[in-house]
Amino acid sequence: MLRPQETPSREHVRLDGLWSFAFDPGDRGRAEEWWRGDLPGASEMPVPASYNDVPATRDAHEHVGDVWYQRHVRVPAGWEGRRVVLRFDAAAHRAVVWWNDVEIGRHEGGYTPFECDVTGHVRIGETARVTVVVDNRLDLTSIPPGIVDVLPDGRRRQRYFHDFFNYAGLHRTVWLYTTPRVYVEDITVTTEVDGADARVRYRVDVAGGQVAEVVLTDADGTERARAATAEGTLEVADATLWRPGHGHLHRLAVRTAGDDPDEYVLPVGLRDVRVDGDRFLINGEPFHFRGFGKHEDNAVRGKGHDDVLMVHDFALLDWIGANSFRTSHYPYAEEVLEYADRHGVVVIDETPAVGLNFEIAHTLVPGDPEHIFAAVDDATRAAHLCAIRELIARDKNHPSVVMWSIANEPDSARPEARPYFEPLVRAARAADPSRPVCFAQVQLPPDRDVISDLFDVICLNRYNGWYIDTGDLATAERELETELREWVRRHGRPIIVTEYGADAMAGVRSVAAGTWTEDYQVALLETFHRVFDRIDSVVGEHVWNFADFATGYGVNRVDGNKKGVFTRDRRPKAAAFALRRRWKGTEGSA
Ligand code: GCB
Repeated sequence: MLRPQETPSREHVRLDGLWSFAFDPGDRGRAEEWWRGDLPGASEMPVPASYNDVPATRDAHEHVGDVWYQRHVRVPAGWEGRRVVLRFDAAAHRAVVWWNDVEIGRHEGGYTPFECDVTGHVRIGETARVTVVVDNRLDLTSIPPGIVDVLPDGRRRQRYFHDFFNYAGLHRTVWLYTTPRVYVEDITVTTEVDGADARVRYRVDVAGGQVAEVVLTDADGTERARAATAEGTLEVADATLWRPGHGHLHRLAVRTAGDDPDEYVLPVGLRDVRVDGDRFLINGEPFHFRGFGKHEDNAVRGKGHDDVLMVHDFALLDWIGANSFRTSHYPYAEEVLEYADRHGVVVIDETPAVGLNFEIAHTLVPGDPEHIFAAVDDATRAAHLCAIRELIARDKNHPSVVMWSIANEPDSARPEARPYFEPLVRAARAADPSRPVCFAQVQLPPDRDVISDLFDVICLNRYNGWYIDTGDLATAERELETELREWVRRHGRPIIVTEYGADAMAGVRSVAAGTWTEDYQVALLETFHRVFDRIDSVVGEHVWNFADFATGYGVNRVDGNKKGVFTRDRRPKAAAFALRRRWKGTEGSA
């Protein structure tokens, strides 16, 4: 699905700003057909944002169920005769959309875009009412999964098995855009590097027509290759490559045939990715991942995309010497990937399949199924498959994305995990044969894990010294090294430690470096680094987490998860300077 852009044939308006908004705790809206008029008792809500922390109430923070958004839109007079599309970059987690009184679309999955073709409903120059109902409930058929309990007093309580707050709402931009009636529906590129040269394999899907031309230009506009077919290979001699740290982008301009041609320009990075033995290669060169698992998380906005925070986060990644991050635990806003493309930051792109695991959930109650695979069914797997396909469909053309992570910490000890995951891995490979596939493995030794051999890279989340051997870094160091060597012996694949870290309350210091101090966080990271430096197959270190973030309530969370190297408002803890010394070889503060 191509992101809206302005070209000679395409225009768009962003429908961001204040929308009319109503909570619907009693589930009245669908029965009373609230889309037919003004929302009863409406307040105002900014888009994009999570709605939870914007009103100053506990009910808003903890709301479980539907909320309604509504606004009026005027379709510009100049759009007469065009195809008109309403697009939501994200609606967490399930949405239904109406254009005036007519339902025009529905979507499930909170982190990938969906579009409604409204051409047949639009009356140019007139105002239309757009209404969206967004349901934040997670159940055993959704990805991520959850359970909604109805309490004796009638309230609903949402349980889930992941460690970040279930922010919800319209988190990203809403667009109204046009294309010609014959339009570029999709473009797929894969790139290969061959010595000094590069190759771009492309496919263009045109709805209702033909491709007229496909032109690849360099960043300075110089034409490098051209074709006139919907599918083909473009050879680029002596190519400037996209490389980590150098986000060099070419442009693939596509034009359709006919007297009302559509034009779309796709940024393309010439690079390739390969796993060779225990090496992870980008353009044939071994790559070592230095960086973080992150979150989309921000005070008040929740998961609402914010360019200010995004640019600042990338500045901090640069300051600290990181070259990569994982989109833990869901696809991030497309703006983030576009930024990573332009700046040469490497991304492991993850689906929202987090919390497929009751073992670490601590939220089970009597009567719950014994383990996750006894609880999920074909509907869950279909939602997971859909999440994989939608992620790859959205992000397949980003050079920054070098690997797909199809789940975080599933219960990979259960025999049922294997038949669950085998078809999902196959589907990911079928959707994109050009990138390795991984999942982030929960703390389980290699002899207990039943799925890792299905994947290209061993990605391990490890909490030695924190959840295991708490406070004892000598044991942590020994056990971690023994375990990593066992992974090397059994699998011989590249290993990325995709999570390691300790909670630290900013400002709490101690010469004894006890748990929860900044000093313990530093000491734990240094312990892991000593081990990494002794094992060649470790090709990546992603600290958990870039910044402190909001979670649900819990006895081991103090106003959220404090494993950030930066606080939630992006102030460095001592660990940030320690990482900067390791990754950048410098002590200075800026
Ligand atoms: C994990 C999870 C991550 C949590 C982290 C923690 O293993 O993947 O989502 O936030 O541990 O801090 O407990």
